Amino acid sequence: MNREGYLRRVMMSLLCLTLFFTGSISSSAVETTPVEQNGHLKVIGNQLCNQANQPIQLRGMSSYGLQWDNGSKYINYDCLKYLRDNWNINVFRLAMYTREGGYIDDPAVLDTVKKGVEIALELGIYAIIDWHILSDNDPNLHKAEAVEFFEQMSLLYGKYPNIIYEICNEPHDVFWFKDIRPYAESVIEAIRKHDQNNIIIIGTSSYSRDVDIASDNPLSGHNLMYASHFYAGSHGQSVRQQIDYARKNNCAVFVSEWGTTNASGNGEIYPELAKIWIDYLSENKISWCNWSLGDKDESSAILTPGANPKGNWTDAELTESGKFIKTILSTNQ
Ligand code: IDC
Repeated sequence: MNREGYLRRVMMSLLCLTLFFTGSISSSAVETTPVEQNGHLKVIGNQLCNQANQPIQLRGMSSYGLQWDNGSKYINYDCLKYLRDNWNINVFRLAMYTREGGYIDDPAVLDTVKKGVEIALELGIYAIIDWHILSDNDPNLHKAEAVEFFEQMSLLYGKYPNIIYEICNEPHDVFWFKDIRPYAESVIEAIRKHDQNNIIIIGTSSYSRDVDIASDNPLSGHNLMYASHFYAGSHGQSVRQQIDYARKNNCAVFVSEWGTTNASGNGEIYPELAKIWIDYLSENKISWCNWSLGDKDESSAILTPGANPKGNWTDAELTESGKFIKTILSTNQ
């Protein structure tokens, strides 16, 4: 090959390389998952941050009760991918009830939790493993099982940045200092044996509303957050004030469950009141999950009975709440 031919070949190769790299960079930017972008999360002061210490707000859905078909049938790759790609969710909560047919009554529900976690790993979204106490008001009722469960989960999944632990959904008729705090200390210790880093969300008294009370006697340790739950028709300004109080005390708050209805999860929906909450949470970069991804015939569910388990829903398959949440999430409001 003469010198000119050689130079031409070198130039062509350089051009191809440039095209290849710019092409692959721009396509990988589109394809970068939330976890690839943000990595291991951490709490700095009262704020959830990503691996680069930048404040981050996670937004997504909570499953419905996974022991019920209305919830479990939506735990599949297609459905969660649809929610990630079309509704922009970056977090998904796996609500594993303990009673009411849940883990304590039938440990087989764990298979659905594991399936959900593994899908979240594939999709690069954050997954909350929720020990969903409810009728069992006091987390100490099944403390031994919780310690064992979270030790097992942290051993299995603690190495992945996707994982968030929520150790007691909604304690009630118990006290923070006397009941919940000691429970949390034991469960946190069990998790930290295998997972030094991932976020742990701790439920608070009065169905996870009293983050203010918790913040007066917070737990020691890093990457801990306190759960505040609200239902727009039942809880408003005074609950936001409790959150403000906790944050002034340097405690980080995660709204791991909220609904557009009143606290019953059924009846009317309250979009205007919900929007006040959503704006407040965005302004303060407080993360949230909406209740619920399910098709039970109740107004807090986002889906109408029989909606496609694989996602790709028409408007007829979405409830009023579902249409509202879709708009909020997919248009980044
Ligand atoms: C509700 C479900 C409902 C079910 C009930 C009892 O929507 O179908 O019958 O639980 O299992 C919560 C709880 C959450 C509730 C929800 C609505 O965390 O489990 O789900 N809610 O009542 N806290 C406040 C409201």
